[in-house]
Amino acid sequence: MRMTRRDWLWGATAGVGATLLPAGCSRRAVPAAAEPMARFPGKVPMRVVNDRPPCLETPWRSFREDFTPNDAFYVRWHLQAIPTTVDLASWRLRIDGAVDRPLELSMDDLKRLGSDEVVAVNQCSGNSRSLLTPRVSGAQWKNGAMGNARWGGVSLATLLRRAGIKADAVQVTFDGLDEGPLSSVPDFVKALSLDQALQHEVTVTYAMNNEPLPGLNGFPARLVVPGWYATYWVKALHRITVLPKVFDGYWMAKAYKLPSTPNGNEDPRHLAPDLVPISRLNVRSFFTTPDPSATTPAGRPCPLDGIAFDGGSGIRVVEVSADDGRTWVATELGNDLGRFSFRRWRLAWTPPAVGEYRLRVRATNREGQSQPDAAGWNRSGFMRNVVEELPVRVI
Ligand SMILES: Nc1nc2c(c(=O)[nH]1)N[C@H]1C(S)=C(S)[C@@H](COP(=O)(O)O)O[C@H]1N2
Ligand SMILES: [Mo]
Repeated sequence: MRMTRRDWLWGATAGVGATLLPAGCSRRAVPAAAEPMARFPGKVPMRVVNDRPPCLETPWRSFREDFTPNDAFYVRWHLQAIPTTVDLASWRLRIDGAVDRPLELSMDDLKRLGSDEVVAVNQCSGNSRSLLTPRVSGAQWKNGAMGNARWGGVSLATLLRRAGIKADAVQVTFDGLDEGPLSSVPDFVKALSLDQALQHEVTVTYAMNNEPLPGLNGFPARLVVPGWYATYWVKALHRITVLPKVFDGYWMAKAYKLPSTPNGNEDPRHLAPDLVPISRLNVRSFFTTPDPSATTPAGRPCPLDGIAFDGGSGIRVVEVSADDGRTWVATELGNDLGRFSFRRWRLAWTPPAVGEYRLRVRATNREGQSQPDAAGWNRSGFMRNVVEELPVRVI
């Protein structure tokens, strides 16, 4: 990887949306408000949600592709000291704790142990947080804190079994190379139950869309937990520890917790007393074509296109309504790239008459779970999955 401290500081160029938006966006009927954009190493210009450490949002046009390009894939880090250069010759992945044979694996060792692949959506728990009312603190994402990729690596179960899991093992923790600015800032360490850690799709990855992981997305290796929120997808992974007890570090015991109600909802005036760690993605769907407020002629087909996903049961149906939810039409689903992947949908919608429309899109997964008509809320702004709307002007 060629990202050095200097690249990080000098490579990022700031600007505003108006000057950096690509030509394709001129089809927007309503120009985007000027937004802070920057180009970080290995990335296209992206909306800057935070700059130190970088939190960058995927440009919406990238969701017209099934696989989100690595150079447009969103970025989220919590701690200030992120690894800006990693020397592969000295990097090792340690597997220790309640195991019979602690391991120290080089990248070559890891690659020799397997080449498992999984297509999965990486979505931040706080994706869409900026749209909540009342507003909550935290990174103010719009809908672009997500992406779909083909992840390549070695199943975590293969690695743990090679190390030999002791009979008293309960949880497995994952630590990356990033650190806080002061020793008082808790290190970013996440934990999975042994059961979840041994699900065969949970993978220690070294490839993303058939390329090495971008530095900002966790080079040289990251954990991928398909179907679970990305907080567990620890980047720049260097240590896996099997524990004979439940891990009580800050990022499990205090952060990334939400009410145990469906979708983690609570009432802003009566906060829920009991919180649990966030886990599986709920079902969502989005429009990717046309752009918001696009114009289209009445009586002629207008191609609608979008994506849907859930926590791993797979998408059963995606429906669109052009009459405020009174009637719904099933869309045509695209190729099935796996139950953890984006599922593309499309519909040729023929607007009956001139006017302003607010189209709605709603997905249902194979367990029958769907999306609410009204947005839920919780104090952390996690798991938003309200039915999305798209304004369209029919002329
Ligand atoms: N080492 C490390 N891994 C991490 C984090 C982090 O701060 N440090 N953040 C997590 C969170 S909350 C998210 S949303 C995802 C973001 O993944 P991405 O930057 O590849 O999009 O990384 C996860 N893995
Ligand atoms: Mo996140």
